[in-house]
Amino acid sequence: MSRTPSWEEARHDDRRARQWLAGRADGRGVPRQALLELGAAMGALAAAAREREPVAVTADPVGVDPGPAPIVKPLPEALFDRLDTNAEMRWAAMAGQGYVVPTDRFFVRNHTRTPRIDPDDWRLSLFGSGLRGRPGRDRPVEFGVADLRRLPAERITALVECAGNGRRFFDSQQGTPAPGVAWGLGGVGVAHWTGVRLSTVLRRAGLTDAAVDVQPEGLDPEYVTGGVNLGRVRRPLPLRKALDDVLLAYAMNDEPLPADHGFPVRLVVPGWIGISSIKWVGPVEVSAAPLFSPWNTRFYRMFGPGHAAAGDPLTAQSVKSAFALPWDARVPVGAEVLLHGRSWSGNGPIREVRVDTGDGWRPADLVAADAGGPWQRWTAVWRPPAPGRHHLRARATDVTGAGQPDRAAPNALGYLFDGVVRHPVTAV
Ligand SMILES: Nc1nc2c(c(=O)[nH]1)N[C@H]1C(S)=C(S)[C@@H](COP(=O)(O)O)O[C@H]1N2
Ligand SMILES: [Mo]
Repeated sequence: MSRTPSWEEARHDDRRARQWLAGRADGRGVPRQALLELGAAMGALAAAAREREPVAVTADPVGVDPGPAPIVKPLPEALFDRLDTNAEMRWAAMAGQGYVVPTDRFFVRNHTRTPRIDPDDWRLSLFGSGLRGRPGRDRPVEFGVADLRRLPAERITALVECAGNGRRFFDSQQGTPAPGVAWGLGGVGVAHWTGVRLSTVLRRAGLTDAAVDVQPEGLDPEYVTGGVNLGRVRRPLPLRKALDDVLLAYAMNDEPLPADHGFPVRLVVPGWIGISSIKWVGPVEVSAAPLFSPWNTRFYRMFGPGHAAAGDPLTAQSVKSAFALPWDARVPVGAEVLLHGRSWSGNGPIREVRVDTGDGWRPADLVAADAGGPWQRWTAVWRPPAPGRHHLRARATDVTGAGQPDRAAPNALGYLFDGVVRHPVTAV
């Protein structure tokens, strides 16, 4: 799997931001009111700092039957922690598991709710100024599920992680709370994904040299926040990434994609923040002009001290490590415990993992078979020396040399936590 250096994308996005600020943005598809809001958010650093990523979101008026639950699959307490419209995987649920996260425990991040889509009615609809003949939204180039299945299939193993994963620790460990879904470390998962390369579909749809951005749009309900309808969930991808390793997936862990994970078709954008991997994709704009949406201008940017006034773009995920243990696990004093965990990074494979159980950092044993993959399993032996509370810590370094600091640099919306997490256990 080839990887695009994220600084390249940062530069690309930077250019986009400047074009946007210069008023050259193509705002089609963004409701006027949302654009005004967006302009306000982009225009002033003060506004950015005050920006709040909302948690509870629903377009339903009060008193109206809310309809089906936001998530369709069962969410047993042993596997999930529910966070509003989302469900976080409990890391204890990965103890004894293989390389991938079984679908029944894969985390779910829904801005609103899982839509039920009839695959026979579903179409992938490509349109825009970056396609031959510049087809409009009303006269798109269409592909049905059967059309996609006839194209060359590819199976990849890739990690999907929410940019806000670990957000809770900005508060609990660092005293700098950030708004938004209070994820622990379970807003992440690795799965096998099967589908067709986005590049294959783009070329068949008549991609031209003029194209610069590709914006997939979800078919889930429009996202309403602070009384403003921001429209359907969508976020532009630079063409370079879209043509690189992005998949239009119709299967997850060798089964049809489940409703909650984007049935019938979703994007999988390896290494990049979860919002890039648009679920329930329908329309796809292919544009010769830069594209913007609230998901790349207002949310999913780094705002705050040390960041540009317009915010810094987010592309690749940061480095993290987790123990496959319950939070506040009980362990027997004096007995040998084999600790299991995993580390990962959006920049590429993990090179090294170290563990501290209270008496200094030492190397963890890496599972050799995982080398080069999207995450790395590891183990470490520990004999809890005394009854009472202990803290377990793990820190990883990836192939680019990026590691995990003791303290993550805070940002206004609490993205990309990469600090070392203190995992409490009690020896009895
Ligand atoms: N259409 C649509 N796509 C979406 C979302 C969404 O709410 N709607 N959430 C995004 C976010 S923020 C994340 S982290 C991933 C989560 O994928 P999963 O629910 O399959 O784990 O989906 C992304 N794709
Ligand atoms: Mo996310």
